[in-house]
Amino acid sequence: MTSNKKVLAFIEETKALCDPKEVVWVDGSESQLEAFRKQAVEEGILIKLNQELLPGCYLHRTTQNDVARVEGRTFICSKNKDDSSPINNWMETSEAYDMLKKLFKGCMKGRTLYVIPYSMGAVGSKFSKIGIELTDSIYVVLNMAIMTRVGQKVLDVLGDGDFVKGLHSYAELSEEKRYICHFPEDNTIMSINSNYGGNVLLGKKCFALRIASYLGKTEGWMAEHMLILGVEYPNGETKYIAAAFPSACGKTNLAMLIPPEVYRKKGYKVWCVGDDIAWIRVGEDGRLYAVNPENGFFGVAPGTNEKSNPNALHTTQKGTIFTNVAYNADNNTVWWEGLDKNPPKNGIDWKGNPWNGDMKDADGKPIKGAHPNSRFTAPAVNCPCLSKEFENPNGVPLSAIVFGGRRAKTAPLVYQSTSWNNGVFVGSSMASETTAAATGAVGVVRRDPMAMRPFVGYNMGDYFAHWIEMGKKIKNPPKIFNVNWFRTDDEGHFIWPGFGDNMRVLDWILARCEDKVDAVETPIGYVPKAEDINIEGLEGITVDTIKGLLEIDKETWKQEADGIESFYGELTRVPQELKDQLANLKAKLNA
Ligand code: OXD
Ligand code: MN
Repeated sequence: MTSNKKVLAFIEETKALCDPKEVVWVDGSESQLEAFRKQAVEEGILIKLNQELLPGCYLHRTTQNDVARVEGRTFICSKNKDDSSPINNWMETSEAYDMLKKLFKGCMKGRTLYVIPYSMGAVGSKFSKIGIELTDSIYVVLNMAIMTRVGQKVLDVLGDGDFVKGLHSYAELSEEKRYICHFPEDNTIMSINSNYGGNVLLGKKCFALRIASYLGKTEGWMAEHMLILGVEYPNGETKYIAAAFPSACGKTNLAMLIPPEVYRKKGYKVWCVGDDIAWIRVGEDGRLYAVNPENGFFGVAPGTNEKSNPNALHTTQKGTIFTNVAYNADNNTVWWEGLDKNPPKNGIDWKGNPWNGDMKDADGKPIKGAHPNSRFTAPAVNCPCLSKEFENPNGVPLSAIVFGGRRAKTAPLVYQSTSWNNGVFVGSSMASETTAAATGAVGVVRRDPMAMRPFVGYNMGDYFAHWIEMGKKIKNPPKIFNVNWFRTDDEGHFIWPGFGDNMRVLDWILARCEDKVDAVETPIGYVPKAEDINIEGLEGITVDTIKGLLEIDKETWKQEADGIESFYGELTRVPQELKDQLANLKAKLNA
């Protein structure tokens, strides 16, 4: 498969450490993947679903203690503590290796060690990066084969080159011994005792964000937790937007948005380039260009339906692995909360227990069939609105960068920053409020700069400085905006309809990028004139509703500025430029 000495040495070291019974190379051929699927079904790891209704689709259930990313057990390992971030976990490099080596010792006895050569980004593109993941999990192999480009073609391109080393074992699936460790200084990831996607598909969060953010800092590009979409105008021109939102703020829905009828009738279309990760570089024309390094979608199933996201639903109808959703034994398909109003009569819940939609727990609360973080791993090519630029190795030029969070009151529907550095300030102070339903306490603000809080592979202050440095290299920078789909009325109901109607806000954003529409200057930036947000065909929303959605309450913003100041106080190395931006905001609010 390869004569790359570093790959061969990595495998030999791993054999010596983990003691697998055999080594199998993943060559990426359909025949080998099909044999893996068959084996996984025989071993009870996958359930083969109804091949007429869901061709190529399978169901997997994780153990109950292993259903989500574990931020508390995710570490950035470096020689110096301050080279990681005070708001992330840190371990000293050699201490971490020592601990991990003890945990990995003999952990693959009797098991197969799979070698997965994978490319993040189109195979052979000069902007793509290669990883080798060694794992004892056939579930990981099959998911990686959807989420990334895998196999011999990747080794052919790698030649004698360098790669990111990833070692994974599900070991004993022990919660106490679960560690997801990153060594950005060594291009290495080690993950043990989990088999949940975000912890073990090492190409995704571990490489494409944590390791890549560090590589980006050292090599002069950016790895961001952003969707990428294109808005096609009736004249056939397409403008691209990258957008960062914390979890549970509708990234996949925005990435696959279907414009409202008034726009569709005129010929507007939205194309999805990516729903989670963007690698961004400065192009020769001095603009920023973004690629999606992934090859599939690892999306949250609950809430995905014909109305909220028909494109995502369609994407999951073939070649998809479902994890922790409910099983419908009557027709051998799957179901999740929010799919439709017809839960299975004869079902099995994500824990493997008999289940139907009417079951209640001891407190009378409905028992869920699918875990709230149940997922689909679906090939990008299935997506009906996949951009034709998806494989373009040079990426797409960005007109706008959008940040957003869930804010019941503070942030207006949309505002534009006044400069690149002001936009970096807006991103650095991004936050989302928890909801009563989730935590019992409304309005608890969690700062999540650029939606990268759990994903920055080095010091957060240095990460902000990198954004500022990048700004100096971009002759024609994208404009930076902030959106908030989640303002509520006094009864706690969302005011803005969201979903496809977010197109109306994107329309204003892109018009601003081309100086086609005016705006009102406020202490926090430029907001639209209410009448410039197109509300044609929107029931129950008037220009006055939009005025309310765009209101900026100075007293609330003074508290916000204090919140940002105390957040900066938790960090180290916050650049002076951002402290100046904060002082400037305060001055404007007090003027
Ligand atoms: C996430 C994800 O947790 O994309 O952000 O899975
Ligand atoms: Mn994500």
